[in-house]
Amino acid sequence: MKRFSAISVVREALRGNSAWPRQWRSPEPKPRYDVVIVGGGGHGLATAFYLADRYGVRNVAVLEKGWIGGGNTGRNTTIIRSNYLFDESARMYEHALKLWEGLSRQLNYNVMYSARGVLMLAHNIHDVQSFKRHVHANRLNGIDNEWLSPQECKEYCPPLNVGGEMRYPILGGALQRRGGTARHDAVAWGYARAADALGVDIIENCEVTGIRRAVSGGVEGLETTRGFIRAGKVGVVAAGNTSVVMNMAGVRLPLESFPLQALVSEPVKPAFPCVVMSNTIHAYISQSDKGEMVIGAGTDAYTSYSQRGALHIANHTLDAICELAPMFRRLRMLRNWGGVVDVTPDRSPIVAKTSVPGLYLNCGWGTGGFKATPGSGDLFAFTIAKDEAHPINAPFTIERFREGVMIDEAAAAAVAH
Ligand code: FAD
Ligand code: PYC
Repeated sequence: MKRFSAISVVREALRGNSAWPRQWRSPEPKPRYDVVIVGGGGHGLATAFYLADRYGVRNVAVLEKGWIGGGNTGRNTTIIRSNYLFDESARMYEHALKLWEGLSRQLNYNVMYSARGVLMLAHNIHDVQSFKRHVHANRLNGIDNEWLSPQECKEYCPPLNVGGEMRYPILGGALQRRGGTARHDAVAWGYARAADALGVDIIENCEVTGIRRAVSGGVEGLETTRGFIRAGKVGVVAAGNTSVVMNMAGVRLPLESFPLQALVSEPVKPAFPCVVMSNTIHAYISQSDKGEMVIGAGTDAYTSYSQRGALHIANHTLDAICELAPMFRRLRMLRNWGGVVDVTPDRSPIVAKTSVPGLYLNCGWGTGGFKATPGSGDLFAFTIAKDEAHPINAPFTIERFREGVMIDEAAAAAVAH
């Protein structure tokens, strides 16, 4: 039987959570919101939108400590693809890719999804074997992916140097033609506008500073810089800060936070037709519709909450880019920035219920969650609304780290993770 001290009984009674038998209690205060989402990035806003649009939960608020889309959603290199190795991940990312294909229409907002193809380059025998394995696994899952010879890589992306004199010669590549890019901030704004139209409250400059739990153990609401907000359910989607927020509810997670950086060049005329990624040399590049070459580097080698990365990592990436596409040697860089990514031991996300009743978690997308935004939002909304995982996110539990049922996608991104 649970035991309570007199002080805790009085404190909880004042909060409306009396431990007295039900008939003696004053009625429970009604939650201000049925669901509160912590984090106004793409995933949080998408979750709110799908809660209202698909699952009929409209009394929803999104709390954002800064401005919407100011986190990783507005800082990433926008690569979208679903060419993951394992069945669980392939299902997850393909679910998202299918939603991307109709997203502008669904939100009535142009998110500028552009299926220009993602080409992942192989530079050594290990890469060749690993990417061919991905091609075969993807095709078995009904996901498009094909192997290109060096010459076919050159035809698909003419700026590539496929000569044998490179330090890391291009030995071929895996091409997912349905992969591509989207405009990152438009994704946040599109979901926000559509969610707002369905009655969702989006509250910026509102940092969550505590998670209040009732004596029953369940979530009662959130302490914020704008006061206490009573909530029926709480979904945490606070990339980079997840451990800090979840600690507020006493939940410890196997997560590490790293800075990951990107940079753009001065704008130039259309010169680069697709997305190219190289795992071995930690570089990826595409051209934005504004004309800037969008370049991503690797994660820093140490954990940090800093939204900028080490200069030597960016320089290493630029050397690699110039070797891959020598015509970029004279391009000037315009600006660079970083974001803080949450990384799990198996480089796969957690989208799940937690041990705290009413508290749900979506995190651990690491260096690769932008592409997942629509799918993640939909599946998280399902999980919150129905209090159970959807079959697609059912494997992405917290318990898998204790049970050893990893979904090891360490080879998935061209980022040093
Ligand atoms: P965010 O957009 O970071 O949203 C989380 C929000 O939570 C933030 O706005 C933050 O302010 C808020 N928050 C945090 N703590 C609190 C609190 N206490 N109270 C209230 N609000 C809080 N992925 C890809 O698929 N393709 C790529 O090409 C790619 N490139 C990347 C390049 C870089 C440089 C970076 C940094 C990441 C990249 N990613 C990429 C990863 C991708 O950006 C993320 O996985 C994804 O954007 C996460 O989305 P989110 O909505 O969960 O996070
Ligand atoms: O997941 O495709 C990806 C990615 C590219 C750059 C960072 N993440």
